[in-house]
Amino acid sequence: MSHDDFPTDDPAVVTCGLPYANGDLHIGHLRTYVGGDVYRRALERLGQETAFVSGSDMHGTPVAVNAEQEGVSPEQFALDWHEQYAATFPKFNVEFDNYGHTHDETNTAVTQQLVSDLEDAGHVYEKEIMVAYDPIDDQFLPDRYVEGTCPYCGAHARGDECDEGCQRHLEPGEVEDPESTITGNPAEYRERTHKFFEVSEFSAYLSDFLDRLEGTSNARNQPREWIEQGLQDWCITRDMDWGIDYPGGEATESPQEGGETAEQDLVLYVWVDAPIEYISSTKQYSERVGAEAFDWEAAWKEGASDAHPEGGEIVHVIGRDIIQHHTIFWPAMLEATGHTEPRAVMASGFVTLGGKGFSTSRDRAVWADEYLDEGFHPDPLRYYLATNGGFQQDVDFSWEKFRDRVNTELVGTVGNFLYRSLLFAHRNYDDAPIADGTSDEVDARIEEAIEAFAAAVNDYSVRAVGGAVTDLARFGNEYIQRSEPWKLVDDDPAEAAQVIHDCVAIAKAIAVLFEPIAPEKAERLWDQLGEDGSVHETTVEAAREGPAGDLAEPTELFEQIEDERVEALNEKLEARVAEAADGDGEESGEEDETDTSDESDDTDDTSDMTDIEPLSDDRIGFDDFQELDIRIGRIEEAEGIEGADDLLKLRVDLGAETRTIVAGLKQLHDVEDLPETKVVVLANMEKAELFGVESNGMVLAAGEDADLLTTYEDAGPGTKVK
Ligand code: B3M
Ligand code: ZN
Repeated sequence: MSHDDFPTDDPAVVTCGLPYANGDLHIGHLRTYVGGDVYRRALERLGQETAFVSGSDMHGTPVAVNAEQEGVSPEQFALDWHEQYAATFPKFNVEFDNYGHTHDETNTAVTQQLVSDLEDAGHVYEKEIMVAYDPIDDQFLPDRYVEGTCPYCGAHARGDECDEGCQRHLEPGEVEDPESTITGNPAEYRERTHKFFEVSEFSAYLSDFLDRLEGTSNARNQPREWIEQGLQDWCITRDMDWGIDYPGGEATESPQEGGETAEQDLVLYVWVDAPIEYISSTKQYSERVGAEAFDWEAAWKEGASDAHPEGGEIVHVIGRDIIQHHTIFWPAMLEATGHTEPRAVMASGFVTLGGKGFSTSRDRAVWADEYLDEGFHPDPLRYYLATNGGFQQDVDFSWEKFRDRVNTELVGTVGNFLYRSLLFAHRNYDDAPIADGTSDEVDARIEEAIEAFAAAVNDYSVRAVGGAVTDLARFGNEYIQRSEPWKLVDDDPAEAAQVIHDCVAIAKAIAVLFEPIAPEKAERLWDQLGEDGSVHETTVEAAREGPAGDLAEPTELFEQIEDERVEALNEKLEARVAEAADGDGEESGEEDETDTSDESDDTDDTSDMTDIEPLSDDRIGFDDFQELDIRIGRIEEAEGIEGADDLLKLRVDLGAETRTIVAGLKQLHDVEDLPETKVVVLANMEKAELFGVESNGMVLAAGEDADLLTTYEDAGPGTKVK
């Protein structure tokens, strides 16, 4: 691994957290997969050699418990879901180079080897611990077979994590007042011999590793605190049948109940073999395409390749609830066994639906298949998920918000520019290139977009990848508008041809730079531009080259979403939620909005939401705060905006001047009540155009109901908030 900017000479591996093979995927799950896919495509557009891998997580108690409830074997149960996931991802243009699963032969062998290496390196020891046991049912209760009280924060917790409280990983024996989740029986603790990995020995290494680690800041900040609090060793075995057998399986010196020995009935903890699938999946990819095409060992093993002595560029894309596994346990395992340490961890925020957590049991979700069955194209959803917030921020999905962003940005900005330019070019000129070359101004603007794109990749910001493109399209609209080629066609045909050539050059750059976010749409644009080959094979060089193809008759790339459609979709969702609640009777009444009690949600990295999102670990300095020009304002006028259901156009007195500010208050406040209301305004917010109205500032409000921030004393318009 290097820490040079991308593209580097070392092979990159981009991975996505493995979904538990345990239940339907909803669009919230797709965020990390879309994020990973966007990131890998963006790396490739920069010319970085990249493998993109993941797989299904087949093991663990959630799978075992659910399979038991359905009366099928865990293997069959998990395989069915695995196949479904493998078929679903490509429908969203999430194209893994390899999508394996943790129970396959490759992962079993790679895992057992890696654990043997850990043991040979002297990092594994045996210890007697107390394990929850159901004396009535006569079985051990690992992980999610047991629930109780978190010893750290007192919240109700699962056996392996404090999912409703402090979010800590919990070791066996830690949860207090244990109860069986299968029978509800009170559990007791019994002594068993288990294997431990000496994570604590790696504290110093991990501290340094975190200083080097790139990606999102949440993936560094949280683990630093855990290290400061002192790392515990990690129990890597479980009393279960379902999983990968502990390697060797020889007798230990610690006889168990009934005369058995520890290893005979120990499997590896699911979190041991799950990340190893990243390696196994890359190996399967190499085996398929050949080591010349992609050398998994060069990427994953330090010193395996002379050309890449420090291994490859490993980038993990995950949900923020599994940061600890990826920045503590996993790098310690890699370091202990001579593997390449991760270069970056990108940990995403959750996705909420209309401000609340997804709830699979209440059917309060937009299912992945359902989205497609409604006839929506995958690329707009990719755009929404990738760009609606910074990667570590939570993203809220609602059909209204989705409609607004599709209509204003994809249709209004990007699609509009492409359609008007290409239609004009097609009607007036037969072939491209139309002029000899791209003008200096447009050349420079395309270069700026490429630089923004490269900077976004090096900042691990998929949102900024999208921003590079929408900014370029915005420029394109402004350029064609100001240049008015339709007027020049007769008066100055050479200049008209230049302008249109420039616009087609911008369109080509958009095709290349938008490929990561909207791969299928970008390919269609590429065809319309009459360019050779596939946009999926291009690099940013192609964006610099200017147009070369014969333009085809353009069609609109993105479709407008109508208000009636949104209403119908909302009604459908509400009706379904109501039906699920009726059908479930009392049981569902006990569930909270965030659905944390639902076992099938163990796959659900978005469901562990409480209504209050956790406070950010991402600290800012006072200087950063001072960059925010926050002022007291007084609303003078408020009126609706034609065509916008949610927005109001406000005139706000800020002391020095009165500004027009657009705010999403229409559904939530009475328009007549707003004048004279004192509000708090972020005055140096970037200007934005919404439904043709320029908004010059942002009115601050709290929560989904847009509770307006105000003052209680006599601070007048223009007073600075500090
Ligand atoms: N299977 C799913 C989760 O906890 C878990 C991820 C494994 S990644 C190596 O989000
Ligand atoms: Zn806790």
